[in-house]
Amino acid sequence: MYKFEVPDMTCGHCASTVEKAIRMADPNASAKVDLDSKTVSVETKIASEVISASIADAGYTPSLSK
Ligand SMILES: [Cu+2]
Repeated sequence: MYKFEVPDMTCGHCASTVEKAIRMADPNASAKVDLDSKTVSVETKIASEVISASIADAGYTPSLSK
């Protein structure tokens, strides 16, 4: 599981855009956004870079948190 910090994700609309971007990269991914901490947890089998790039394409600034 990956956890990304997405500081520019501020509302429910952002959350659903980010979730959609993640599912575009991996239709089988499950994503859980936490708006309070501005993070998204992603359960996926594909590389974090691919997920990250897709979130970035949607207009957000993800960083992988360790
Ligand atoms: Cu928003």
